[in-house]
Amino acid sequence: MDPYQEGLALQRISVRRGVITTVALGLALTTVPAVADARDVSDTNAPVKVSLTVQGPDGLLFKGKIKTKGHDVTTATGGTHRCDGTNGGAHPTAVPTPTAALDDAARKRHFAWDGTWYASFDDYSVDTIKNVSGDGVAYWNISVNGASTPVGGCQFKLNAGDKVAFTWTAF
Ligand code: B12
Repeated sequence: MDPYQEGLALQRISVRRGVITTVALGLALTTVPAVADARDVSDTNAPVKVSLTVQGPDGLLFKGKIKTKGHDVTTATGGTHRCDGTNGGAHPTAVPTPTAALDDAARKRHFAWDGTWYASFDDYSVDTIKNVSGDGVAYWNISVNGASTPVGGCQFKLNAGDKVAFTWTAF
């Protein structure tokens, strides 16, 4: 191989290496943000739109789509506390929650709700919505996408499109 051919061959190898390096770098650059994105998406407190239903003993008390995020709430009985999924250490950072969604609907549509604060759970028990309470025979059950939440309404994380229901449920 003459020096020219040898030079071309070396150039091709170095170009190929360059391509490989560029491809590898490209992959690395596209892979790292993808991982970061996944973490951001799961932990974000960006507002989400959910549908909210409040089903009382005598019919629907509220039904509508609500844009919501985790935030501090204030009730007459319980006072002001955070309600953003960090309650009880349930989530490391703030997220939207069912009780915060109820609070947003109440503020937007001008209806009242009340809840007792339990420091032991770092959460509210939602006792009254639109002046309807359990009266010792029922309670306000909280469900998301048809399943009763295993924790209180300030600890559960909501995702966009979730169906949140507060349902007056007899004991
Ligand atoms: C009985 C009971 C209820 C009864 C309480 C009323 C009654 N008639 O007794 C009812 C059916 C109302 C109830 C409801 C709920 N409950 Co409950 N309940 C219990 C249970 C089995 C015993 C509580 C008790 O009597 N303790 C003894 C008394 C002497 O102590 P106390 O502090 O005074 O008890 C009061 C509080 O526990 C409060 N309470 C009951 N449940 C809940 C839930 C939350 C989030 C809060 C803040 C307070 C609260 O009501 C009790 C009576 O006044 C516990 C399990 C347990 N081992 O503690 C679960 C328990 C407390 N409940 C739980 C849950 C998740 C709920 C609901 C959120 C379920 C739902 N998805 O709807 C709802 C509350 C919804 C709302 N409106 O905010 C979870 C709480 C977990 C958490 N980290 O948040 C527990 C620990 C069960 C579990 N999953 O392991 N509950």
